[in-house]
Amino acid sequence: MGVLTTEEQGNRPNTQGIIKGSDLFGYVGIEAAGFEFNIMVVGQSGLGKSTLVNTLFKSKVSRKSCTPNYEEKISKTVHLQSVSHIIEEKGVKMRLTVIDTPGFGDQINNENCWEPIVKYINEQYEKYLKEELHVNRKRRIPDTRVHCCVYFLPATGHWLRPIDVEFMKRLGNIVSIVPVIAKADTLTMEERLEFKQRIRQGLQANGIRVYPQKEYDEDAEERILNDRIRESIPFAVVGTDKEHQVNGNKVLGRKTKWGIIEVENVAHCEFAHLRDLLIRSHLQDLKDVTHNIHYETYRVRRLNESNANGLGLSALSLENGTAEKSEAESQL
Ligand SMILES: Nc1nc2c(ncn2[C@@H]2O[C@H](COP(=O)(O)OP(=O)(O)OP(=O)(O)O)[C@@H](O)[C@H]2O)c(=O)[nH]1
Ligand SMILES: [Mg+2]
Repeated sequence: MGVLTTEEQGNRPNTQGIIKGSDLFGYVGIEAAGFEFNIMVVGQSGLGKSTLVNTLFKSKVSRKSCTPNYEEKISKTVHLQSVSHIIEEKGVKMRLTVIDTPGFGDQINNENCWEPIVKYINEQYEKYLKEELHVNRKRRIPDTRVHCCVYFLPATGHWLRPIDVEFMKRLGNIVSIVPVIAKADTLTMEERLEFKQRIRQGLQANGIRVYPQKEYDEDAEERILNDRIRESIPFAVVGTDKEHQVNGNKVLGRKTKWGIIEVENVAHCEFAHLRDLLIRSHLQDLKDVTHNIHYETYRVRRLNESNANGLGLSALSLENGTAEKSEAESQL
């Protein structure tokens, strides 16, 4: 799988035809406001990751930038690529970036298929660390760190697959992960409930850390709220970028022979719960956990490494990024 550097991504035309927020508003304004939120979608090929990215941007988030009317068919994702929008929530503008990744599972040998993802996540921490150590530190450091990784599980109705266990184990140590059941419209309601329960058991049995983690609940109130989320994880989601008329209203949905599955209708699927968790109720907490837990763990390890090598902080800031590979390896 090819991974583009952030610079390359910035120059790369956006294949999904969505106008980049930065094109419309300029990066500086948002940087100053300090609201940057980065979500990554990860999972096996063909599970609807790119479709869900579009669903997220087309759903009821108030956008400042606009999506051109395009009916371009979503094709297989072959590079890691990001799509950004400036969105506004409760009067606060933020730059929401979703990093779409190529699906894995196409190769005969899927060994180490998590490596490009782990590498990308660590590279963003490294970049942030270098900026922090700069003598002339920027007033606000551009934040490209992944605040949340949405992990797509196939709706098999069985158990967690070994490949997903291995992948999530590695991710859970470095980033907040929110698992979802992809294409949930292919399961009946009973199958969904049973599958969700089995996945929760599988996550626990394998010691996979998913967001929100119990140990970071700050008070009783938060615990009650987060317990409810923990009980309904993984969210069973359905994605689409098509709109249909339902009772005179335009809704995002998948049209089937038997009717329309309304993506934002909580009676049909849990996409709305996922969206609300990510960009409404838990956005700030995801940012805080990223900075205080995941980034901090990375930072401490890097500084210990450079001290152990007899290098000072300044030497670390001058290193030319050769550490990423060893970082990716040290997660294994
Ligand atoms: N039934 C169903 N089909 C879906 C859903 N979401 C996407 N699809 C279809 O699944 C196919 C693959 O969707 P993509 O969004 O390209 O999947 P992807 O995970 O990005 O695939 P890669 O880029 O190869 O990793 C398309 O034909 C979509 O229309 C869903 O929620 N339910
Ligand atoms: Mg894709």
